[in-house]
Amino acid sequence: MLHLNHLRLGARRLPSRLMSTKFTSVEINDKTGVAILTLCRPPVNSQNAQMLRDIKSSIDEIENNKSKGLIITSASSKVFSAGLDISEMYKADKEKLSTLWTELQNVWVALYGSSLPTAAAINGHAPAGGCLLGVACEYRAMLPKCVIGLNETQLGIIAPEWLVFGYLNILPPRVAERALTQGRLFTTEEALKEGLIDEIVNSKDEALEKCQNFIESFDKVNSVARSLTKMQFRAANIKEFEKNRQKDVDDFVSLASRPEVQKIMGDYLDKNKSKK
Ligand code: CO8
Repeated sequence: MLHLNHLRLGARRLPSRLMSTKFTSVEINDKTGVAILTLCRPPVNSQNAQMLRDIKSSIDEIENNKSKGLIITSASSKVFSAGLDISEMYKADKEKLSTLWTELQNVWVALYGSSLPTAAAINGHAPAGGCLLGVACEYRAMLPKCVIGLNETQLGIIAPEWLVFGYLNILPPRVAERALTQGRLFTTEEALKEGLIDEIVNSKDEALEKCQNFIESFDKVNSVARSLTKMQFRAANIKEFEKNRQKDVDDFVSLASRPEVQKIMGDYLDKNKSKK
């Protein structure tokens, strides 16, 4: 979120260093001032409550370090993030579901409302909560032959309004409505055509380079003016989200607890077990 202490100009940046949590690492390049937040929860960066807490604290760390920008990427060579951890939602009690959703909300609002330029180097598949991380950023570069999108309706849950508005920052309403109601996953090539991503790249290095170029495109722009302008596009959505935080948690808990949704999750986990 844009706080007054982020607006102080000329604050000194700490020396380059690596920080890590259990499921993330953060590398701040001393020369460029750009921070790379890497998701590292093998095999698919599925988001359990601890991982979401780690992502949030890494974002906070990057904001507090006065980095020039934030790039989010994955340590996996195939998957950016598979979204919420289905095994964490399956047969979970209401308290566990509520915690998971609250942590997801915290990540979203920290990334979507970041005062920094944010970019996603999407070096693998990005369904559901993986797509959410990309959508919260301002720029997306993605590897070919992957999928990205909000497929929640296929699981019997729905993308919340705050995320729908995030989609609408990027996609034309007609495309967003159809994709959300279908639970559509776009291929990389389709995502570029519709504007869901900005660029197709051939390697993770190229994705990082494009993200860095995006962040450096603001070098000559006053950072306070930039952040305030970004918030003109995002503040209303964040305000509405904050007003409805608890209802949003309750809605998710109630949807995710429905027997038919639990069955979809159980079937998914069983299908993978039976492949072995
Ligand atoms: N949660 C838990 N485990 C998972 C998940 C997941 N989301 N995704 C994959 N896994 C597990 C698999 O079960 C498998 O486990 P095991 O090794 O024990 O068999 C392992 O990870 C590897 O998976 P795959 O073999 O499928 O790996 P691939 O590289 O072939 O495919 C994919 C990667 C494309 C990411 C694929 O795994 C996939 O499609 N996963 C499911 C993605 C999905 O539907 N996620 C939805 C989660 S719900 C959510 O995020 C809601 C987000 C918030 C939005 C608002 C809505 C309410």
